[in-house]
Amino acid sequence: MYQVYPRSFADGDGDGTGDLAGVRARLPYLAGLGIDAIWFTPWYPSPLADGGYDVADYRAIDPVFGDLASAEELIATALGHGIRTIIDIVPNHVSDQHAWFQAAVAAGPNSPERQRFWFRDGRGPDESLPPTDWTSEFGGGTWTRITDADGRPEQWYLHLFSSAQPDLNWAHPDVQREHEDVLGFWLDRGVAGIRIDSAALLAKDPRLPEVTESPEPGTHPYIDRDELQEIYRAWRRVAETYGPDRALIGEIWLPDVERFTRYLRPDVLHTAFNFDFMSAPWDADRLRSSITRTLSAHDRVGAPATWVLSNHDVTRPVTRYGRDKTGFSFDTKRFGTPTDLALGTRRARAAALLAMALPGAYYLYQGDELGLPEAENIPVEQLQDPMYARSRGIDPGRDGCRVPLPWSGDEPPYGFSPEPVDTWLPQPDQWGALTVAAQSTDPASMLSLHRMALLIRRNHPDLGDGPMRWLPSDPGVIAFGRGADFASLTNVTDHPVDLPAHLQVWLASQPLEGGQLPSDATVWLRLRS
Ligand code: TEU
Repeated sequence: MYQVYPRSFADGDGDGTGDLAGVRARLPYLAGLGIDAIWFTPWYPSPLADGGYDVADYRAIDPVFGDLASAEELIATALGHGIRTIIDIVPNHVSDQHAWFQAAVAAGPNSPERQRFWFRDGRGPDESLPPTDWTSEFGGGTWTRITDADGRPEQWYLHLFSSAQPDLNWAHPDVQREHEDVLGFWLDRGVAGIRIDSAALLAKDPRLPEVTESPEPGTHPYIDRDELQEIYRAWRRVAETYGPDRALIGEIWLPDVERFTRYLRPDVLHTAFNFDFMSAPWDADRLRSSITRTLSAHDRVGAPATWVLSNHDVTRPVTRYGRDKTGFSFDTKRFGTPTDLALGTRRARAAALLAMALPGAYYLYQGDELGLPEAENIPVEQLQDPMYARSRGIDPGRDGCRVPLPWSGDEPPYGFSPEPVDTWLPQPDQWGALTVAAQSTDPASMLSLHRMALLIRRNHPDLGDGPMRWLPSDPGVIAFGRGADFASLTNVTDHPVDLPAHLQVWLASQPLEGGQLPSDATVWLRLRS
């Protein structure tokens, strides 16, 4: 599954921002890469307070990308290339420019329009304190106070993310009906799947209690509440009226794998992003235990596992894996963190082959097949992500992984736009060797590695879904078999390890050295029985 961030994939009309015409023109590239589906991050009209996750209209396409007709055409053309389309639905919140929120603000306290959101009076003298002390996902508080038509302070509304993203009240029947209708709208247009944004946050405890230290599972005021299961059962019923080929994919960040897999029971969601593996440091025991935990939990509910190394919210793997020799945290971003990109690239290559050999679906974020590093020198005045503003200049935010892709040539815009324009985020000056064109002719490139791996994965009957078994190995080597003849070995030690003699190599992330697997490398082997 290939994640397209439409603003940064390819620009068809030359305005420096990616669009659907750009994607359409690059479908042969994606088909040649060997993917099965594209997941588009939000393409709806949006004031872009949070990169499109602030949706003003769920049934239209932002004019910067195209229009509804061009989206329908893209879905159909992609299918002609054997590529299915997954769209992103953002049900937790809407944009403050969405018609419902505008109507709610205008209608005043106690109006039916306000019941669709979380409007509350403030606490304390003059109601000048927010209803709770919850902390927003982007830092700061979760409540913003509106003013009435005369400019006097009025009620507060809840937003778990930025103040431009008011949270919907999922206990309200209009909210449920509207989203089921939006699902149908896109399923009618031939999409094969829906990625559900912030899927574990929709339901709230109406008493709005404060968040306590380590709440019992299911008792947090807004994370992973039991009411969600019924909401998604209703979504599942909608999806199933379209047959067995439409998938609901939850974006669910929960540290507890057992709680996570409750969403994957046969009548709830089909699948969800597994962030446990992405969060594991580069350590054989930690990676192995994440794999075991993930697979056994998924087996218990009969859902396919997913493997994710990155997305538009986290530091690019090449940079992340090059940052800390013992481990890393994907969410600790700081300007000027020392990075060993050569080491990070080796590990990112090894991690990609490891993940692609595991049972289940592999999610590839655009540009990771090129081994793009995080773009770390974006001038601060050009940073767009609200995370940057909220961090008071400490954290560069998520723009560094959202920079327009380099396609060809030696200088910006590297073929991203048809003419030499400034792209919406600036591209680094050193990306000439990372373009699709440059990597296509180099058999040792990251792109060639991905093409080969996806080709093997597509053609080998024992890859993708199906069982795996651990193979005996050095503790620093992650070794497992698939079917009768396939094995994957990842060397997570700092020294080369011996490989069994007389094996046939399918693919290796680094050249093998005299029958040895180098440090930070993965090899796919054909076992002889
Ligand atoms: O992300 C949900 C989410 O939980 C993120 O805040 C995540 O914790 C953070 O980005 C990690 O760095 C989704 C989208 O993927 C993200 O882009 C949006 O900003 C967010 O929802 C709000 O819609």
